[in-house]
Parts: sequence; structure tokens; C-alpha cells
Amino acid sequence: MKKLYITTPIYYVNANPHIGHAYTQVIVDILARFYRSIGTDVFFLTGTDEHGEKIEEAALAAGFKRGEEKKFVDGIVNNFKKVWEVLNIEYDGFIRTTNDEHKEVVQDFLNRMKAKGDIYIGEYDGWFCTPCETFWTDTQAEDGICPDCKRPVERIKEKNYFFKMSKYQTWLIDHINSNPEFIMPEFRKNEVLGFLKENLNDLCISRPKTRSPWGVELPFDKDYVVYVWFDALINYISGIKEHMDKFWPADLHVIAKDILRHHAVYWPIMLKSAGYEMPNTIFAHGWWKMGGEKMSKSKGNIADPTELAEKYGVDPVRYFLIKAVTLGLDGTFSEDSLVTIYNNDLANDLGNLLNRTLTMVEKYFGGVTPEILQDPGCDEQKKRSEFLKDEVGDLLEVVYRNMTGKKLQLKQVLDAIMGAINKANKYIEESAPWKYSKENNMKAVKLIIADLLDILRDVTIAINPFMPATAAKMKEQLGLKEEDINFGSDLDGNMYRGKARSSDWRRFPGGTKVKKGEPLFPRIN
Ligand code: ME8
Repeated sequence: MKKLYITTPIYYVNANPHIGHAYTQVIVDILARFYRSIGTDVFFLTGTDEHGEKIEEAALAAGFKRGEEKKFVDGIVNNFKKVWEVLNIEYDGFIRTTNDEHKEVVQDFLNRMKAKGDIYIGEYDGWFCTPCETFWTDTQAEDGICPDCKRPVERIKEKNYFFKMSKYQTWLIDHINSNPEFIMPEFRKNEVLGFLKENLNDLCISRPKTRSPWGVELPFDKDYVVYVWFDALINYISGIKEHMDKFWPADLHVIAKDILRHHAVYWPIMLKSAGYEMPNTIFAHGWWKMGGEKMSKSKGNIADPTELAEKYGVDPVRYFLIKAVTLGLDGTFSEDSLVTIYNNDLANDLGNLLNRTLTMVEKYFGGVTPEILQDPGCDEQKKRSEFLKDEVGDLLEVVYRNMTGKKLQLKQVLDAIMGAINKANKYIEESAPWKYSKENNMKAVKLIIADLLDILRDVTIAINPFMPATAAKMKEQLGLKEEDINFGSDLDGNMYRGKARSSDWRRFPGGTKVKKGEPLFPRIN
């Protein structure tokens, strides 16, 4: 793939980010880092959703007056940016819906839809959930309760503008059916198709300024602002306005399941109406829960990513978020499970492998890695290669396949990495290099250490997108150069093509001075 345009949702700025928001950021950051490392031209867009009644209410509640909303949101936006910096999130663009450039794109988009004859004025008589910023019909909001968040909805009756969504329903169903990777995971696609079995209602896309003026003015009626979801979705266009030719259509919109309908129904129809190409994939991950409920700022059952990163380190938090849950499913957050995964995977397995191997390089070879031995006929080597082949020989191949697949099997990548690390630790026990050393069979010791170094190098390459700071430390300790740990190049500077390796897979440079350092992950008791 030559280019990758990948996005996160833009988050509401009514409160500070929690671990649920961090989750999406980390997923997208990992993918962006991986694709950059195989030479793809990546644009990673994130940002903030700053309009709508909900934000206005939060500003007023925080003591700001009408007209001062921007001051309030500026503060929260900075908090978001700080958290992303802490978590080592390397985005290419940050879009704020209060930017003038964004507003212009929204207005242009609406004008295109209007010119197409897809917008009309009518009377809205129905329900509105302010926390979800969503309109509901009588049947959907049974007993005056929002079907999503279960909070009371408000009855609204007013003149508004509508978007003819219904006109595109058949087209959308066809599009979803003929593009099997448009909505992922597959069970979410089926959910959307199920929803599309009912007739789509036209969507109310305006709010009278008399109710709330905090939004983008409708280009064709200055008494109204745009419904905040319309304003928000268009960020995916306004955020790459200067690079549309190169990056549109989006390759991957990563979201959580709560906003699937907006992305898989409203957004494609809006794009179709305004004359844009469709994104390739919308991937909806699950929810982090706490106390049995979705972690959510309005409920207050949240975990703070900055506090966790301070306590356990940034990389362990990134690692935990991916390792603990298969992408697509829900997960229950607890610090206990973070600590368990930290101790098992990072302190015991990964940290130990590096530490033991470097200790042996120091002890047996004065801290300089042994020359690469090319002796595939040697019995010792054959035995060891057999032992290591499955989990280790194909590691980068497995990583490559899972990272580039549309299923986003990131947990499976970490499982494969941990499988290789475990195997390597077992290999140390089974091959017992200290015995060979006692027998003065240094050729065998060299072979074993060279195997271990090669595994460590592959592990460093494979974990780099997940735990960039750890990969950098491993690189330092192993005495490797930046290009050695880049997925896109092997030691010969060739692009990695997923070639499975057999007994001649050693490529760790011999004669390298290692620098054993502090343990990567001290155990937490
Ligand atoms: O919906 N578990 O913003 P938002 C997993 N502004 N992910 C979670 C989560 C949880 N408990 N809580 C939040 C909006 N997220 C709109 C989006 S996009 C054009 C407009 C993540 O602040 C997840 O990515 O409510 C979810 O989709 C997003 O935050 C919702 O953020």
C-alpha cells in the first residue's frame, strides 16, 4: 500500500480524555507507526468535536458565559493534546471543528448536498438526547428514554432542515454487500445491515440558533447551525483539505461501536450525496467497561491514562490495552489485570530474555556479539533451528500478515511475539549454554547466543509500533542501529517481504558491542 489515511473519532471536549479514548488513539498510532515503517505514506488524523448543546452546557456549567465557549474548549483541547503526547501518539493532523477552515468545508459540503436536491425544510417533531446528540423517533425512544444511554430524552417540535437519507438506502445496502471489508468486524456489518432492514428516516440536520448558537452556521440560513454530527463527520475531509488528492478516500476510520451508525450509515450517504468517494473500511472496536458499565465521562467510572502512565510507564499501558482484549470485543478495565500482564509478559518474559541474553554475551564474549556462523550442516544448529522454527522463524511474517489485514488482529500480533519470547526463554533452559561453556564447546555457545540475539532483534522490530520507547531501549542495549529495527528493512537494507526463514535465518550483526542497561520492566509487587 502506497498511502494510508487513517483516522480516530474527534472527541467531545466536555471533559478530559479517559482510557477509552486512549484506546482508539493507541490502536491508530500502532497502525500508523507500522505502516510508516514499511514505507507507506501515512496520514493519521485525530482531533476534537467542539460544537453542540452538550459542549455548550459543559461550558456554562464550568462557569463560562454564552459567547465564551471557545475559551472553555481551548482549555480542554490542550488537555487532550497533553495526554496524547504522554502516550507517545504521533498524529499527522489535529482537526478542531471550531477552526475557520473546517467551518468553510462544512458549509461547502452542505451546499453540495443542497445543490443535489437532498436538503429540504420541514417540521421536526420528535425526541432528542443531548448527551448522545442524537434524534430519536417515538418507537426508538420508548417511554422517553434514549435507547443508547438510557437517559431521558427531550421532546422537540420546531422548523428544521432535513437530509433525504431515505433516497440512498438501497444504494447503501448494495455498497455494504459488495464491499465485504467496508464495515469491520463482520458482525458489525451484519448489525448495520439489520438496522437497514427498517426504512431509514430522513435526518434532521439543523438546530435553530435560538436554542443553541454554538455551531457552524448553515450556509443557506443564518438562523440555524448545523447538527453537530454533520459538522463532526466532515472533519475527515476538512482535516486533510490540502492533501485531498493524495489521501482521499480514507483507508480506515477507527471508532468504537457506539458511533457505528453515524459512521456506517450517515457518513457514506453524506459522502455519496456530496459527490465524494467512499472510505475503504470503518472498523468499530468494543468498549472498555468498569463496574459492569461502559467507561464514560458522564458516568464518572473512568481510568485516567496519564495517572496510569506515570505509575506503570507509557509502554506498559499501550501494551496492556492491546494485549488484554481482542480488537472488536469489550474489555473490563482493572489495574490488577494491568499489573498481572505487566509482570507476566513484560517483566518475566520479555525483560528476562533481554537481560539473560546480554548477561551471557558479557560473560562469554566480553560484551561483543559473536560472529554470525554459517554452518547449516552442524548438528547442534539443526537441532536448535528445529526447536525455534515455528514460533520464531516466522514471527515477522505473522506480524506482517496480521498488521496489514483488515481484521486488525493486533492482539494476535502480541500473542505471536510473546510466543516467540517464551520459546526463546525455554530454549535457554533446554540448550543450557553454560554446560557447553564448561565443556569448552564455545562453538555451541556462539550458536545459541546468535539465535537468541536474532530473536531479540526480531522482537524489537515487531514491538516497535506497540512500545516505541521500549524498542528504542532494546535497540540501545543490543547495540543496534535505527535501520536495524525498522520493519521495512533487514540488515541488508532490503524490504522485508515476509519470507519465512529456515536454518540460515541468522542476521544479527556479529562484532556488535552490547550495552546491558537497567531492567526494562522491574517487577511490580
Ligand atoms: O462520539 N471504550 O465523541 P466521544 C472504548 N464526538 N472506546 C471509547 C470509550 C470506551 N469506554 N469511551 C470513548 C464522539 N471511547 C463524537 C465523535 S467522530 C466524527 C465524532 C472512544 O468523545 C471511542 O473511540 O464520545 C469512541 O468512538 C469515542 O471515544 C467517542 O468519543
